[in-house]
Amino acid sequence: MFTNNNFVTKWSGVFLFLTFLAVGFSSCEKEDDTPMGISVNCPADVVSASSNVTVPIPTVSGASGNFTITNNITNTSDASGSYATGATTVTYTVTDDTTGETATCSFDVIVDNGLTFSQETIGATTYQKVEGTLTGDFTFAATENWLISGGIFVNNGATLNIEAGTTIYAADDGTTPFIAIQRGGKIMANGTSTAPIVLTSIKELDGIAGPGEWGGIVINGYATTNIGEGVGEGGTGTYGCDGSNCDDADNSGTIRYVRVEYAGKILGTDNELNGFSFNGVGSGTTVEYVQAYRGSDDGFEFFGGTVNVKYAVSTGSEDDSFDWTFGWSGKGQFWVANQLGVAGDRGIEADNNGDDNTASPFSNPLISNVTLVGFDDGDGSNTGMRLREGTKGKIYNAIVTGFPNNGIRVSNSEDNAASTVTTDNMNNGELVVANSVSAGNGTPWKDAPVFENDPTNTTLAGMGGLSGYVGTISENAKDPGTLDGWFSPGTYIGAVRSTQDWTAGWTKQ
Ligand SMILES: [Ca+2]
Ligand SMILES: [Ca+2]
Ligand SMILES: [Ca+2]
Ligand SMILES: [Ca+2]
Repeated sequence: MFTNNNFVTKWSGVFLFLTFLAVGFSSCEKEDDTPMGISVNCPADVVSASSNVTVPIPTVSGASGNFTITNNITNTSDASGSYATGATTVTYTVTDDTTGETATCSFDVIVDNGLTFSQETIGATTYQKVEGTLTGDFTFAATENWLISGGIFVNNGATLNIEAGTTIYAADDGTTPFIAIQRGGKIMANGTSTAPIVLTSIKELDGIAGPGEWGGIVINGYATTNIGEGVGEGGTGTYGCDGSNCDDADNSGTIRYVRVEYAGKILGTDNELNGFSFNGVGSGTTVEYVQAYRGSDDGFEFFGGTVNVKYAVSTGSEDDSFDWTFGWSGKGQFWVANQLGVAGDRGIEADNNGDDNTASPFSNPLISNVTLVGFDDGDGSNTGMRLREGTKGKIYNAIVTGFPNNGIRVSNSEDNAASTVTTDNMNNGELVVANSVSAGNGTPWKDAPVFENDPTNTTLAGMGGLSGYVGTISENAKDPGTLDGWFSPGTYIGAVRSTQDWTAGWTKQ
């Protein structure tokens, strides 16, 4: 049996006192000649919203001198530690070091984090099906088979952990599964290039998964938008400043090496869930190495906020690969859009605010190293970049190729023909596309004379030297390291160098 000597030393003095009391009582009981003996009293059941539980030490009486406490969980004197969701029975054993006599007591540690769990067998595999609202913390372990059903909300103060290498399947049960981090909640999804985190449809196992089967990842933060407080699409929560809480440096956690497949469930007009929805997300959040694969709506959509996104791949997104509105002003580097031909709209669709092109703060991101590869899906409308509805922003080192309609288009408001805000932004240098290439697009530059006439931009009939989206150009490139310290330096146009394919291994083609 393990003996914690420090514990024994620390507590033996106290229990000398208890022993003295016991001796006192024993004088009354001596008549029946029964030895007092060692006994242990456990605390009441411990209920915790967190899986990290501090468990009280039991009280001991009747020891003749020093004694040793152990438990069945940690095999030490203290059973505090990490507990699984649900009830775990803790049994403490106390041993009198002098007499060798033992006594035990038990109680439950109950971790109730708000989620509910059930088992479901599909084929030969048993899945843990998770539903509900997380109010404490929970970890999707890589060793388990997971199903999510309906919206999994992560409330203010709660933390959702996802281990590297974990796959989470969206159930095919009539619900709309999604994961929605609420303001003040956190997601800690730290995959690796060799053990990415994958969130996909359960139909993937049958090889029949397609776009629009679930709702992807939604993050709501406290950062500024130009609509004030907003409500996320699909009933996924409230975002932006709430009056007393407003934080452009807000931290909603970490998303690294995470692939979201077959998301984008369409719930109604303008009510569509993307692969990744960043709603008022703050710049304290880390997002890098992320792929949206074959969603029926946008791959990545930003509703205001300041979050920065590095190393992002949008593959086969049936609406826009990247889409921003409501005042997003983060940074972006190494962005790939790869339309797959079934359907697709814009590589980048950029708005300030469709109802008020002058709403403040403006959408005003700083972006470098983008490769947008289009496809003619037959509707003739696929466009590389459509910059409109008052957006500002600066985009450098972009390759835009293969879009049958327009390469880069600047347009004003669809609803307000009098608005010239977007064009004004271009003319006064607050909307910039520079050091970029429009190659093999229907109309290379549409209503964008400032960009078209910029000597750092290049217009080509076709894009040689590109293998899929891999390949860069050094002529007329700008080193983004000179823009801001957040950017990785390097003087080339495009997102993926052939000598350093950061998409290899963890993305799905
Ligand atoms: Ca969308
Ligand atoms: Ca869109
Ligand atoms: Ca949009
Ligand atoms: Ca299209």
